[in-house]
Amino acid sequence: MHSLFLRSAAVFGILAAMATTGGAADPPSAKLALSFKPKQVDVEYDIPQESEYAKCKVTVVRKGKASGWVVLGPGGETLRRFMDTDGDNIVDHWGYYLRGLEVYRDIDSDADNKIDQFRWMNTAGSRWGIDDNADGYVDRWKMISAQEASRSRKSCWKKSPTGQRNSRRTSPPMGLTAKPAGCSSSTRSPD
Ligand SMILES: [Ca+2]
Ligand SMILES: [Ca+2]
Repeated sequence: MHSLFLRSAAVFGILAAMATTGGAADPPSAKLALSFKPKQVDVEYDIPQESEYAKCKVTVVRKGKASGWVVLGPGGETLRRFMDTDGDNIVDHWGYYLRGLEVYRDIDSDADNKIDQFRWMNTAGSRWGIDDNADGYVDRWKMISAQEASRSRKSCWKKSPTGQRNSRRTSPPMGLTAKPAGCSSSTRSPD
């Protein structure tokens, strides 16, 4: 997890630096852009094969003070959308797509270079988690549908460690298993 974190931090630095020095006019390579991953593990999104990277395109988008990059897949479908929404030349929204629809977004809402919001949308449901201390875990929900809240209670929803794709199958490190009040079991049934 540590090396993963360092790696993504390094990539983030590259993207931030590119944004600072070259602006959105110099998009990253598709390979670099596609190396970004959602901060939460339970996200289903389109991931092209490495052999398809050459057919993916990264294009510059601008809308008002917002600017950024859209990664298009081999068929022209949107795969990622990374945006600087507040015009400080640093990416603060990272959108991940499934079949052309944005299904998940990491957000740095206060421009401190730390992701503090996680949002599931469209076919991925309707959840918007807030991470108050930017440790990679949802601390509270800004929005969650009644259905998902009910499911979360039933499954004794656990916070998801940052950057660990298979964390559900492994024992989380100490201190990473905080549970919502009312959960009595320490284990979670598989999905
Ligand atoms: Ca920004
Ligand atoms: Ca932040």
